Amino acid sequence: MPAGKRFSVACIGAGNVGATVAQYCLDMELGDVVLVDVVEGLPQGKALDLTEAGPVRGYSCVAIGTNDYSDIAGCDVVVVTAGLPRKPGMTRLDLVEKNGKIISEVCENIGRYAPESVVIIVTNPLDVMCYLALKRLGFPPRRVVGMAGILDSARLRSFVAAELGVSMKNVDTMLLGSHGDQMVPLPRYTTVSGVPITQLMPKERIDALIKRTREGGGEIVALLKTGSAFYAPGASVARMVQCILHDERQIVPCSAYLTGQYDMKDVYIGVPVRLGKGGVEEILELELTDEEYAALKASADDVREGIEGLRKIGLL
Ligand code: A3D
Repeated sequence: MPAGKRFSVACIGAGNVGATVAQYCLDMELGDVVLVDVVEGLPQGKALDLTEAGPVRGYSCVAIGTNDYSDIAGCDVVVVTAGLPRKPGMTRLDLVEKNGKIISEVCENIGRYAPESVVIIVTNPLDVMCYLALKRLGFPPRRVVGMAGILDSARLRSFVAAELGVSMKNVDTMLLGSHGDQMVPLPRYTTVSGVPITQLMPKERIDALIKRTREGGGEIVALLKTGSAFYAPGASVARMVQCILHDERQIVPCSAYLTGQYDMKDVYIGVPVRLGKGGVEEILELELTDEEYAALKASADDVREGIEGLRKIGLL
């Protein structure tokens, strides 16, 4: 690292998502970025390439790539994308074990070199890896948060906009629950310029868009054949980094540690949070119908099963 230089954002894992987070953070001039990976040359090459785009894109922030965790010292935000996506034939527990080992090693280094940072987890299975990271880091829960809800809601917003032929900017939504099949979209809270979509389209169409959102990750995997989505995930993480570094206090859906909210505790799940300088500054409790609450509970039970898996393999 250049002497005296202070970086704002670290991305652990310089693969598809990590490099895209770096790209958006630089383009939004959020600060200088450190890319860390175990593969030699990969973070260095991507960081150099990203820095060289600066004069063309008009940003003056720079990136460095490294295989040495001590270079993350002083970063305000650390984004963790290190890990594997689930591959065909892999069980859920296989993924928990493989990525759990990676997250444990990564957290040991974050704890050593960036103990004051806010940590954003991206590695799947998301809510389970957030829980493991919290326990490994020993940070206050507000400083360990997972990215999923912003991505899932962005997908739903884009589908609603296309369906109704309106600008994506006019569509807003909120969703809860774990990342994946068990997410809990809330059509009542999905609006176009303030009007709930329940007044704008028939139930069958809403159900179809929600199903597509739920399966949104899989739709892209099936098209790409290898690897998974990274542009929208990268953009979603950069938005979270912006909220934190600029102390925006926006209300966004994120995976957060519950301590009694929604009558649940000791679990990570997607909920609306106020995201600012300290990380998760508040968890907002929406009024839910019985059906929505039951879906949220089922979602949390699913995450707990993954956490149990971590215990079984001795990672907790
Ligand atoms: P990929 O392009 O394979 O990048 C992962 C990177 O992690 C690779 O460059 C690896 O070398 C690196 N890595 C592995 N082990 C370590 C380690 N111990 N320390 C540092 N780096 C390491 O994958 P990707 O970027 O597409 O996805 C990364 C993760 O994010 C996967 O688990 C995905 O499933 C997950 N993901 C989650 C979402 C959510 O919405 C939650 C979206 C997209 C991807």
